[in-house]
Amino acid sequence: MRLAVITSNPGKVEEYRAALSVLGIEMEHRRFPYMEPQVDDLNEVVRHGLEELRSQGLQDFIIDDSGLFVESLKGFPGVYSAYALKTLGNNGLLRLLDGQEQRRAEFQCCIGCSRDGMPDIVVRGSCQGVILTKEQGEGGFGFDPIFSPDGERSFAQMGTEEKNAMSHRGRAVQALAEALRESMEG
Ligand code: ITT
Repeated sequence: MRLAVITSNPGKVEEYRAALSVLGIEMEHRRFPYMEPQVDDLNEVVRHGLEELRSQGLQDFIIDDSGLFVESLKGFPGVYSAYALKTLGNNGLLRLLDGQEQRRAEFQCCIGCSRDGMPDIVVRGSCQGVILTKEQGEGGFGFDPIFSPDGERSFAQMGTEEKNAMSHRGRAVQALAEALRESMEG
């Protein structure tokens, strides 16, 4: 099976390749802009994206909408994560949490998959952790240097496979793989 990953973010594609190639699914990276409505639910963004891209003639693709939800900031940046990263950056987010002891946060990922003639698959994954007090590590992308699932090592200090084993995207991809397997068997 071959699926296009429609995203502007090459870091996501690397994680998809690492997780899905073992299942014999080939991933192809494509950039194809689509409207992301400003709603407070990742699923809704993904459902909307699937419809829009299909109406433009795309077939056999996945899209991914993710966000970082910080508890003491009442879930901010959440669905505004891409904008917050562009404007505030990791250091701006760290400054918002200056002196804050309660640093719990959750990463969420919602994946939508559209295949020709098949019902859409929409799955989610999440990962609990904390916002560190400074950036740690050089790997990964986005918020990886400031997010840690265990309060010690950041995602940016892990390899792709180690991150996938516990991350929001890794968990959503496992759910996707399961749903694809079921639909192929059924
Ligand atoms: P798309 O084209 O796929 O939308 P994007 O980078 O804008 O790419 P999202 O809106 O899903 O993706 O992500 C919101 C922000 O959260 C964005 O700045 C990402 O870099 C960041 N992000 C998403 N997943 C992440 C992860 O696993 N680790 C660190 N940051 C992540």
